[in-house]
Amino acid sequence: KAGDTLERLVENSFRAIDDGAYELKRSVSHDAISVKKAIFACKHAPLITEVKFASPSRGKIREVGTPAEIAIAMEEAGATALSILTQPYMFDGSLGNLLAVRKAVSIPLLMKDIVVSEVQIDAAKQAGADCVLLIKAVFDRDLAESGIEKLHEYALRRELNVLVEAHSEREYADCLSANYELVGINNRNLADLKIDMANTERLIKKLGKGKSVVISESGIAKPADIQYLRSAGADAFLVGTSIMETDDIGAKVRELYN
Ligand code: IGP
Repeated sequence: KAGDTLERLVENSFRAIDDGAYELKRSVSHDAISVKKAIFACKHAPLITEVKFASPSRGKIREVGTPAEIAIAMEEAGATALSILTQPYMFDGSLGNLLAVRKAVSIPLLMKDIVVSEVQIDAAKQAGADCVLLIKAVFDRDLAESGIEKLHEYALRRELNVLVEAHSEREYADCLSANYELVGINNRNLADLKIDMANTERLIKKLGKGKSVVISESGIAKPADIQYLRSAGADAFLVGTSIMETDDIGAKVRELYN
């Protein structure tokens, strides 16, 4: 059968593991910061801004600036946390980028990757991440090395926060039942990469938020998007492309939460 994008992403993760992309020669010691606390302490719309130089839907997004320079501009402009792409294939990311950003800023960092193995969680910790992403669909489709609960516990034991990402109603309902602290609603379907901004509103309206902090992800490009998602009940907003494609990163971050 023809593999969809999610399957390709997972294949690339296993390939990156085989290629040694998660074997770090350097490491930092860092006490993880609570992403939930950072979101609650934020005085404006909490933005998790993403350092992402390329993506499967867009190809190359940005050529200018080092990861550290971009991260500093985001932090200075008031980002609540940063998401750093570490997947080398399709996203042009690296663990080196995460490590460089860790040394440059003090806000929480999410290692943004398609996590399928404990090896990647160990690398996140070594590179100074505060949080890792687990994509519910990867586990529901049985594409990872182990089940979601095993990797979730593995990360928590290493004092990492975990953001569990849902797209469908079923995935989101399961996340709420599991009482995950941080739940992402992806507005992009990772099977075909299509954006539907109403996904966040639909799922929250139907199922509420339980005890979870809910982060709306993907496709956010203008202040009106943030206002819409905020009134739909989202607690924080994950924004990548619309910031990374703009010349003045700091100005774009400020424009979004104002
Ligand atoms: C950011 P955008 O449309 O602002 O660039 O989206 C983020 O939500 C997106 O990069 C993302 C992602 C993912 C990337 C959401 N879930 C899972 C890789 C893997």
